[in-house]
Amino acid sequence: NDKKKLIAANWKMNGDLAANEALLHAILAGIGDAACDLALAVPAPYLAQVQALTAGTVLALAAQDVSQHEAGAYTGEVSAAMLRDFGVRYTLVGHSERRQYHGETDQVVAQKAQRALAAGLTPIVCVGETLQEREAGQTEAVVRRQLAAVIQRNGHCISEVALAYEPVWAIGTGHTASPAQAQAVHAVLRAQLRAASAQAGRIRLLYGGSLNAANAAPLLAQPDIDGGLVGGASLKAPDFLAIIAAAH
Ligand code: G2H
Repeated sequence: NDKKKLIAANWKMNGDLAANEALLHAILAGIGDAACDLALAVPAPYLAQVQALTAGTVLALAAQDVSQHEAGAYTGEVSAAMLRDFGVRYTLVGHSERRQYHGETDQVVAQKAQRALAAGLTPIVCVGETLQEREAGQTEAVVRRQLAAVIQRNGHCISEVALAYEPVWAIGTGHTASPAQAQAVHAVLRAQLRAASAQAGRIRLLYGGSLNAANAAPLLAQPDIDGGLVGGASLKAPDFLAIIAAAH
């Protein structure tokens, strides 16, 4: 497919000032003319640091989460407007670790996507089934339900989102979906988006889950895979650079 791909790093809860600086220097030194769009989802306290170190580069800033509320008495939350203040362009929404460990429901995820869109951020909405759900033959039903909530609330601007399919059984486990398995789910998501929007063809569908230097190329070559969301491998510059090189 001829869409410009998006490779997004998800640092999760890793890093410190010194390690972040070293990683960014190594990435920027090796990146050359990347053929894809690039984003780094960093922990909120480091947004300012990463903003300063990536200003004027090809690396766009992303957050890992955003509040479903606009502002007010929500201790510990970070609003979409605050992210905007730090030059953030994208935010992950509904990562499976948020759904699993922080009880985020499909409705909350849909609200978060709405807040992000209203603030001019591109939400990268994450969907994916657990191993139990896959083995029960529910993969398609689960991802369709997760996406349906987002479409229902954001139908009018659904073409402004990005989506990440991350099978929960592949996250941080070293088990990657095969290119055919990933493409099959991406095709389901694309069809659901097409039914909701005439612009569905331009929505970028990323694959995530143990994406690495060795497996990226065949996954990124699938017709409905428009990029990747990279966790563990994004913390090592050579690995992240190899994934970027595979995205053209
Ligand atoms: C899935 C992915 C990035 P990893 O969570 O979001 O992480 O590549 O470590 O499986």
